Order: sequence, then structure tokens, then C-alpha cells
Amino acid sequence: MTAAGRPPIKLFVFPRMFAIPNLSPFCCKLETWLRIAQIPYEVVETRDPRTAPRRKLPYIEDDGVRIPDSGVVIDHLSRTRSIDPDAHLSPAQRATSLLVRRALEEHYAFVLAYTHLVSDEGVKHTGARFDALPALIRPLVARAVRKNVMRLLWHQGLLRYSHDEIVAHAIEDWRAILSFMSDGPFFFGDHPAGIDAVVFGTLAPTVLTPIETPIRAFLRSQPKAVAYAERMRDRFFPELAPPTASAERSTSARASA
Ligand SMILES: N[C@@H](CCC(=O)N[C@@H](CS)C(=O)NCC(=O)O)C(=O)O
Repeated sequence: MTAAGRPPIKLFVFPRMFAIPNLSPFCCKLETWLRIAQIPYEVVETRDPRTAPRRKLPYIEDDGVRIPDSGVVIDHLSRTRSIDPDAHLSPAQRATSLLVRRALEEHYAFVLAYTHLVSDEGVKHTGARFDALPALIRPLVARAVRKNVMRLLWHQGLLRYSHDEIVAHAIEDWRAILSFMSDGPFFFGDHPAGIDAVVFGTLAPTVLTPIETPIRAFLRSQPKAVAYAERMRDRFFPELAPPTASAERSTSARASA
């Protein structure tokens, strides 16, 4: 039971990979939002989104009720828990949040699906998602999932562009978004807001994973972007942050004492 007397909500997401909350930008966003809002939850790792209410992850179970879609879940939890991480934002900051969210969720999230789940470099690193399957069917499932993502991206429109065009458009997104981002610690300055969950949700899979793309290279050349991603991870997911040099030094000093 939580302090408010409710059982913790159950958060259904893809299994964690790499040192980030989730490779899925929407799963990463929702878990980050829960930590910003300080709402207790239990993670339920789910490999197959076909069992989800809208056949997509993430979703939550709150008091036995299953609620899909990160945005709908956030609205539901804000309303039922009377929590609004955006309460301190000005009307202009709220409008900026909406536009940044649209760029990241309605455009860049599809680029991430392309770079991480379709391109050879992405598949080289993310193919491990299928390791739990029996060896006999593993390549078949991996091929079918990749084909499904390609079909989705073709119908959505992204795959009608060349690789270079996709990359150029994504870098345009990030240049625009970085021009709105404060120097920290959070997107709008001193206090976290909902937009930090969205930005970290897409930035973490791009810059805090080993998947090499020109978009990652661009973002890693922007000190503001890297510092922001690392700071968000340190602050909200300290268990995932690599040990700092000083912590490593004191551990090895203790070991050799
Ligand atoms: N609008 C949804 C999008 C969720 C979404 O697209 N989830 C993807 C992973 S990033 C998914 O579950 N895809 C599985 C599929 O399409 O089969 C949200 O905000 O939660």
C-alpha cells in the first residue's frame, strides 16, 4: 500500500535494455513521469504488446482497471492523484511543451523505430530482445517483427524517404528542440515538468545507448543534450547511472585497504 492507502499501480512495459529505463520512448516517458510525479509503481515486464489493451505498450493497471496510452495514463493519474508537474509552467511554456511533444512523438519516435528496430546497426544491438525465445523460432520472430515495423513505417510515410533524408529531418527536430531547452537542470530551468519525461524518453534511447547513428553523433556533439540526458538519468534513475569516477575510486580504495 502507498502512503495514500492505494496499492501501487502496475506499469506494463517492454523488458529493460541498456542503462536506460526503456528502449521504447513511450515506456521510457511514462516511467520517467511516474518518478517525476513521485507515484509508486511496480514494473511488469511484457514482451508481447499483443496482450496490451490497444496492442501497444505502455499501459497501467490501477485498482484492477487497465489503462493504455502514456498520455491518457498521465491525464488519469494527474486527475485521480491531484498531481500536476506542469503547475508552475506559464501558458507559453505549456504551448511549447505541446509542440515539442508533437515533434518527438509524432515524428521523431518513428525515426527511433527506424534507427533502432529496422536499420542493420540498430538490429545488431536490439536483436537481444529475442534472446528469451527458443533458438529455433528466434530468427523467424525477429524477422517478422522487423518486417512489421517496416510495414508500419511505410504506411506512416517515414520509409518513403531516403536514409539521409530521415537523418536530416531528425537532426532538424533536435536543433529546434535544443533551441528551446534551458541550460538546466531541466527543460524549463529549475523544476522538472511533464516535458522532461517526453524529452528524456526519446533522448535516452538515442544518446545513452551504443546504437551508432548520425543523429546520435549530432546529439553527442551538443554538450547541452548529453549533460541533460545524463542528469535526468542520475536524478530519476540513479540505479541505472554508471558509477562516477569518484565512487569507483573510493570502492577500489576500500577493496585494497
Ligand atoms: N500513443 C501511445 C504509443 C505507444 C506505442 O507506440 N508503443 C509502441 C512501442 S514504442 C508499441 O507498443 N508498439 C507495438 C506494436 O505496434 O506492435 C502512447 O503514448 O503510449
